[in-house]
Amino acid sequence: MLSNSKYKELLYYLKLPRYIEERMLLLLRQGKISKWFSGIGQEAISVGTTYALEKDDYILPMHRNLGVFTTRNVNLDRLFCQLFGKQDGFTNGRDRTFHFGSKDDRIIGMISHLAAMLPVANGLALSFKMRKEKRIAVSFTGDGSTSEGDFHEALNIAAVWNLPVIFIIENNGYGLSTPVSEQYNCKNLVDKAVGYGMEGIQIDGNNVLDVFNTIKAVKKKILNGSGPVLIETMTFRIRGHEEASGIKYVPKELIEQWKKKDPILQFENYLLKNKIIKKNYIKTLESEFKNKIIPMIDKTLDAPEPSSTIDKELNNVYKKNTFKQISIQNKKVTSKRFIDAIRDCLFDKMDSDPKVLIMGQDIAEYGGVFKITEGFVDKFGHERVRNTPIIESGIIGTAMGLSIEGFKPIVEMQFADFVSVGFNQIVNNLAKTFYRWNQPINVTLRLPTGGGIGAGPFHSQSNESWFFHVPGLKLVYPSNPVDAKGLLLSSIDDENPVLFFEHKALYRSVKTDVSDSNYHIPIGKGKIINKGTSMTLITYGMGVVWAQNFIKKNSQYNTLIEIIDLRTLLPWDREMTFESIKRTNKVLILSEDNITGSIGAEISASISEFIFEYLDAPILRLGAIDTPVPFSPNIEKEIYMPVNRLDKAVKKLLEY
Ligand SMILES: Cc1ncc(C[n+]2csc(CCOP(=O)(O)OP(=O)(O)O)c2C)c(N)n1
Repeated sequence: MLSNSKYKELLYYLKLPRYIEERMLLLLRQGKISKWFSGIGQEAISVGTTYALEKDDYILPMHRNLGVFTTRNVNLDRLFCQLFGKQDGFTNGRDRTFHFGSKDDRIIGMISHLAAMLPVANGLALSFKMRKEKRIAVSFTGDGSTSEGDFHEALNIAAVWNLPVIFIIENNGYGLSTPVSEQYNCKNLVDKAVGYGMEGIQIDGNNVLDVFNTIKAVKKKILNGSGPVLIETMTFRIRGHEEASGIKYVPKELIEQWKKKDPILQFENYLLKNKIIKKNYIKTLESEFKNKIIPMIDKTLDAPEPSSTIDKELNNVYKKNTFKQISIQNKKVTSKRFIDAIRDCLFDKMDSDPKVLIMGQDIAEYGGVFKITEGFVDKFGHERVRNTPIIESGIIGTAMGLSIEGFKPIVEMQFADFVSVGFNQIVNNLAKTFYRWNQPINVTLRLPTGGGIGAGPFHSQSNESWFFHVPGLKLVYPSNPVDAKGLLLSSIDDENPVLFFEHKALYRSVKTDVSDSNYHIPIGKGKIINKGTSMTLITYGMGVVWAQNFIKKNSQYNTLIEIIDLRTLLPWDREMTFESIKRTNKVLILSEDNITGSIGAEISASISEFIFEYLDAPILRLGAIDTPVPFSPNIEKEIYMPVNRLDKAVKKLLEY
């Protein structure tokens, strides 16, 4: 039961977003704003939920949840600036409307991609659970978005890990225009809960007290360890998907029927009937809004538009790192394989930094398919060495949530190939969050990559170039144990998302002396691993081994070929590369990856754009042929891989 003053306060919060929205709709008609996604008629869900939570519970709202922001008392000046795309909004004009987060307000806003934030809620919830904090995360979704993979992945993870999270479905009858009858085939969306082994509750989403009381009770249960809960709130979208799209496809009688169930009307009647308020209280509230909100909105319309410079924008893509670099100490070295170097780095880091945890498929008792984390679970326990369900996207999203709460999660892809199933989380969530609202995402993805092991088209791919095009990501690709150890530590400590490629065929085939203690090797710095006078061979990963073997076998080239191991692909070491080419005047770019659209293509374009006058020959590129990776070891080795064509390419270039 709420006190009378709380009832009155709740009415204030319920009416506030309606008032703001009505003003927005007017401005839309006047052409002063371009788009609006209306939550009119659905306010009870946002407001009742937020009012029931504590300030330090996280909320992950969607596009119809203005009431979350207003009930959390987000700074309205800043919120209006954000909604109008002004300079002083939460994203400084870098993203639109509700696409922002504010850690101070414990709100992590949406991206356009539906359902993408549901796994992020899991990560936040997991952080509370690991730190034994009495907090929960609440994530919103529409009925349409429940068809997205991330919805199912998020629910499954939350249930398997017993996370303190509530998933709220706002079932408003329609997706963009698609009615629920064409969206799902179960009777109620809440029926899906049982399939994941969690409790499901269906409530009237237009009754703010039902929403409030349910959330309060469910939160209490969750804090007592009940696990996640799915709540389906039944409501209706009174207006169009967005204002321009109209509502012709919605039967009129449905709208009329639901208008009668308007949440504000219902709550006002309840309060009047129970003599908690008098009619003039409603009028007082409305004139308070009028006096307060309209001047604020009008003022914001004239607020400064975003302005920037190319440098400023580019400098806002990555968080500048502040961690202290540990330099390499070679006092005590041990001969180590590539795989041992990675394992040692992970083990030491886990031991020294409680913020680090590893998540992946079969990584606990089984030690991962490559046995890198064998024994880790005995030392660090299941909390920090987490076997995951076979879920890539959901786990990457979970890692993002953990990182927002200060953890440094590492996600092991079982094979780099399977990262395709987590693509959206990487390129849209991990990569863009810092640029959009300045929240660093310190997630490291480890990707066992590459071919040469007869594993066929789905366990052999070189997929680094899929991500090379994405601002906000860093791509690291070592070729030897020393670099692997130092670059992995840098990747884990880097406050930006890093994709760390580990060539599977290098794991057990190369061995060198490696310092016993952990050290950083800076990301973004390549290395000249052979000095030469007559051509620069730019390569990375397995290509480095091919190049080294080539000059070993053909010693006449030893002094002619300068070999650059890029080590980091994004950002690649342009300065070192250009300096070398200015000395040698010829370039061969070698990769295991197939040629078209590869990283070599970008490097080649940059060379011809910026230092063309230093070239004495056309830039040559050598890579795999443009086919999927073939299964037959013969075809893979003899036809697909470029290594057998290296000799010819070198001769052609030197003789040019
Ligand atoms: C992954 C993805 N696919 C398609 C869209 C385009 N889209 C935006 S909103 C929307 C409908 C969403 O319906 P629902 O989840 O029920 O939420 P509602 O808008 O009804 O609140 C669609 C299809 C999108 N934003 N993201």
